[in-house]
Amino acid sequence: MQMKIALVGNSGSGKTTLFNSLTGVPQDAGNRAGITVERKEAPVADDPEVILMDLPGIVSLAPYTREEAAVRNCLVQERPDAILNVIEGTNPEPGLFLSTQLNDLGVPFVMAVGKMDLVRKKGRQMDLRKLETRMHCRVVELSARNRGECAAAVRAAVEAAGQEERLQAPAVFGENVERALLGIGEILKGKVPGNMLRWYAIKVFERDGRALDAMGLSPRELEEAEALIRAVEAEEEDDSESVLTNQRYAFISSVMEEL
Ligand SMILES: Nc1nc2c(ncn2[C@@H]2O[C@H](COP(=O)(O)OP(=O)(O)O)[C@@H](O)[C@H]2O)c(=O)[nH]1
Ligand SMILES: [Mg+2]
Repeated sequence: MQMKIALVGNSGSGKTTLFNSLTGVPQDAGNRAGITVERKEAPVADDPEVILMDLPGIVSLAPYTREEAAVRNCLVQERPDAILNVIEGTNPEPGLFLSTQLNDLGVPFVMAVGKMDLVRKKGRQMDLRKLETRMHCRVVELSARNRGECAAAVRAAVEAAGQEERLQAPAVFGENVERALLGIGEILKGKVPGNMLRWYAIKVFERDGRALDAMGLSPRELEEAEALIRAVEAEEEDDSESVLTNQRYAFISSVMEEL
């Protein structure tokens, strides 16, 4: 059965190195390491049923830049069977912001902590099991220059694919936000794909214009959602989008303290 695995992460984390190594695409046909401008797809040479997608590096799924919009559209509309999220082991913190957003998509999700050869060379230790516990997903080590480790990372993503029922979002947001998201989710039931309920509830909570336009909620439903959002905004004394961003950063710092 054919299966699609999307490589997602910050620029320079090692996605293209992994992609080129496993697909064996000629250098001029693939993205060049260091500058990914386009989305590329190719089968894994040793396992042609697995299609890898190499995507431009991004820092967030907010559709503010062309690359972010392209990656977000690809993930939301095409829904790969799994996401392999590559973060830099040498500097994991910036990558984790995106990881918390990728988790919201409800797509089976595996994290690969990359550049581990450099981490090991520096004699640094990282507790990847802690990262698994906090992020609620499988975490593998990766040196993208080591073909065997690349293959193992993709295998982990293939194993995670098709296990949607085992997905559970990590505890990133506070209780008041989660309560509002559940309420918004009730309003959205039947209007969006069931496996993307959380993603769309978050978009409504953020008042994301594009997502709202696409959902076509009635004025009454919009008003119900607004009441839930405004209650959290009053409690947190901040706008809803900033509330989510701040809570993501607070979650990441607490994860970093444990790594
Ligand atoms: N030492 C080391 N360098 C890596 C590793 N992965 C990627 N690189 C280097 O980091 C740079 C960016 O890698 P690239 O694959 O283009 O990252 P991308 O932006 O995520 O596609 C390149 O110069 C790679 O050779 C790794 O695991 N170890
Ligand atoms: Mg690249």
